[in-house]
Amino acid sequence: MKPTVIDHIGIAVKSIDEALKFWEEGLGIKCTGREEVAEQKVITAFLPVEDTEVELLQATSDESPVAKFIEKKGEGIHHIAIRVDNLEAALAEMKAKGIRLIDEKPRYGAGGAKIAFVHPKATGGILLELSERD
Ligand code: CMX
Repeated sequence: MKPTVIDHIGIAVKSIDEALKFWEEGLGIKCTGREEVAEQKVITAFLPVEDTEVELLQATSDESPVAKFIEKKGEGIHHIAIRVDNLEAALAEMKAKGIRLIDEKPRYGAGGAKIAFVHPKATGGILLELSERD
């Protein structure tokens, strides 16, 4: 397993349009695109900052993990994503170490990345996403 960079920081918001008033108009970081990820029941919006990105996450259903997160904790940082060079190998290595994974196999993530989540109970309270990009 080779973790390389912080790929993005995911922020749960009730409304991407509302949140962009701060991120774009207040802070001057331009959104480069939006994508609905049906499997995760979210719409994502990306705001690049040098080599990493802020990812705004808006739920598309009450069953979305993002809707449940906001209901429990309110809007805020939802996950941190670290890029690895080989996600399958990283998951196998972590599983062998007995680390509690949410996804044992890569899933589709926004922008065509391969992603998998590690449970917050295994990380000291942070939902961790591992991502691999071409
Ligand atoms: N960050 C930190 N802790 C979190 C958390 C988060 N985002 N979400 C849940 N937790 C904590 C809860 O507070 C709870 O802790 P306590 O037991 O101490 O109260 C614990 O994890 C279990 O939470 P839960 O509410 O009982 O379980 P959920 O049914 O809400 O599931 C989780 C939580 C993380 C397993 C689920 O949200 C999940 O599978 N997430 C991965 C997928 C995802 O989040 N997709 C959205 C983003 C997609 C994208 O980026 O494209």
